[in-house]
Amino acid sequence: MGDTIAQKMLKAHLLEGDLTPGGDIALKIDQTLTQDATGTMAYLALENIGIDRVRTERSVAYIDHNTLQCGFENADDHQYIQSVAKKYGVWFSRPGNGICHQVHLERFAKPGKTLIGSDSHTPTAGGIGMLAIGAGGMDVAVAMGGGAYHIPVPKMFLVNLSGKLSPWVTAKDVSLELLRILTVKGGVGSIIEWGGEGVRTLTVPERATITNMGAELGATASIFPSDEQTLAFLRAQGREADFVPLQSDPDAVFDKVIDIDLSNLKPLVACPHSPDNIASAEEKSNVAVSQVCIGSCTNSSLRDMLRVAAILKGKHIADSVSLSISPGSKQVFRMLADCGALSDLIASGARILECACGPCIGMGFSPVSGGISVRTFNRSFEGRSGTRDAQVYLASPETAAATALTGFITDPRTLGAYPSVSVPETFLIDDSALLPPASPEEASAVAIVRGPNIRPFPKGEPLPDRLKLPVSLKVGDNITTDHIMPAGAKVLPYRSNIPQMADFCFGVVDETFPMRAKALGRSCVVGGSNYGQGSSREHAALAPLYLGVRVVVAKSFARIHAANLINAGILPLTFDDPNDYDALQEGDVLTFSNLHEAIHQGKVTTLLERTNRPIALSYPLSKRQIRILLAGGLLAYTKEAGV
Ligand code: MIC
Ligand code: SF4
Repeated sequence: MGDTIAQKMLKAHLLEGDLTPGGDIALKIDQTLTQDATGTMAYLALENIGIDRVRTERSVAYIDHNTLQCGFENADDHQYIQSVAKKYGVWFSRPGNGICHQVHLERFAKPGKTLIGSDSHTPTAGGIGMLAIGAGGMDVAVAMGGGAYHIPVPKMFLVNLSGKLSPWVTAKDVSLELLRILTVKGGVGSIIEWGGEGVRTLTVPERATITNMGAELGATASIFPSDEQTLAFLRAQGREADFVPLQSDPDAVFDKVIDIDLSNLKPLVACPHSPDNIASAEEKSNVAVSQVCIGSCTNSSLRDMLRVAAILKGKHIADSVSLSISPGSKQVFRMLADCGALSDLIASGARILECACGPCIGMGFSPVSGGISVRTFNRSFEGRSGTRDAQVYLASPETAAATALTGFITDPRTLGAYPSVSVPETFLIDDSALLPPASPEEASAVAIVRGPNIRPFPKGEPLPDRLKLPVSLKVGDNITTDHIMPAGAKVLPYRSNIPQMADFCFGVVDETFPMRAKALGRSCVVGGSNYGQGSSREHAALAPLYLGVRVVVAKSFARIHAANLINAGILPLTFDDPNDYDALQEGDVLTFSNLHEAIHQGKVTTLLERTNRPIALSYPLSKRQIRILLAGGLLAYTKEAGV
């Protein structure tokens, strides 16, 4: 039996375990990335680990999420990250250099290598044939320290592409089609490989749009073969030497195969508030729109921007629409400027934003009250735009540009002939905003600069053997980390200040939660299925930890969030019978006894005090995860056991 691409890469990086389903594997990590919003915590963790220099082949710290520096808080965060990166051997990508995933793809990603990043869209680099996985900041810190990255053995999915995209139909529509088929839970626990004849028709930036949105399926990673397209992209970036060919064996076996004929696809949109709520652009053509945003790590490549510029050239956006455009990187921005396309964008009435995440994480450009915004981004969760009652649709750059022109969701095929754009064969290489770290000899003299907003890492406590916990909150299905720990302009300044940030915890769901949880002391949260989907932010575990949450009981968990809970020292448990979810209400008291023995068995019974009824719960913890919980979290465990 042959191997899939991912199996080949897992085997080549395996430090512990084997690929038997149900087990846990430890992987050697070649590269890491962090961004500013999760980076401060990751580097505080790295400082705690007790090594003096990273042990990866390449680690990069990007500043891209909260670049506006509205107050001293984020400016201080950036300065801290710059100093700690310099000292510890990490490359530093300055604010303005671009969105981490776009810049990493352009300058550092390599086929055949492993990457973990403290951002859930790290799998973007799978577009170049890299095994790239999103993780919590503490896991990234351990990997920077030379430690392994642990994941459950993933299932192997294949998306078999045939045909060729029609004019006006794009890689984004391929992502949305797969979301329609699999839903936001459909990829959990899997690595999605893209194969078939149709793959050859997709360029690396298009592939990266697709692997990026594997995160919305809950997949561990998504990966394309490394082929002539990969070589052409690397050559254009002056990195031909990084090319290695990669493909799965003809007799590789997949757990699931999904066929998509590219020729049959049409322009799609994801309707509010979930990326899997799919309709055709045509069906939604009576929806009036007040805002359009083009950019984000999903759709900000030069190809995307040139296409948008060609659509908008010589035209003007509708009076009712406000249009923002954020190029993905300095490279894209400069090339747009050099070829004149930037001028076409500006002339059309677009507002050009910095090369950063910006509106995608609610940093500015919030829609008007009850407004409808069409975005080329990957997430449309309620409240994420910064306007609680806004309605966000996700669409391709082509659909977004057409919509900006008309003021209504517009199937771009109605615009007539597809403008032809040519992407240059070589890109403009300007790495001046990528600062190298200090040499090992100079590193000891580098001082770490810590502003007053940078507070120490919150400490977990070893999991007690017995816990009596009131339910401080009960929530429904598909709760995202944006519900648990919102981002946006108000909250992002406190990413390195958990006590302050915790006051916003679950704010989208119930603003009274932080006060109630604090008053209760220790408590537990009850969730539905796919609890914690979305981002990798470990703040969605650290803030509840700070507020006293010790256990989360849910119907099922998203992978990164479950790992973050354990790393924080919070026990995740799932209902054996999902109907037991209905038996619990806020204020109930749950007693957990003999927890130490029970977690070794993977079976926990809790007693619901109100009805005196036992409820069966479980969670498959690896031996290492049990040790992490008993130590009081990953940092405490790493101090005891080393990386
Ligand atoms: C996101 O897209 O949700 C984010 C913001 O990039 C997060 C990281 C964060 O919360 O800082 C992610 O995807 O992991
Ligand atoms: Fe940034 Fe948005 Fe991409 Fe997250 S999804 S990394 S916020 S651009």
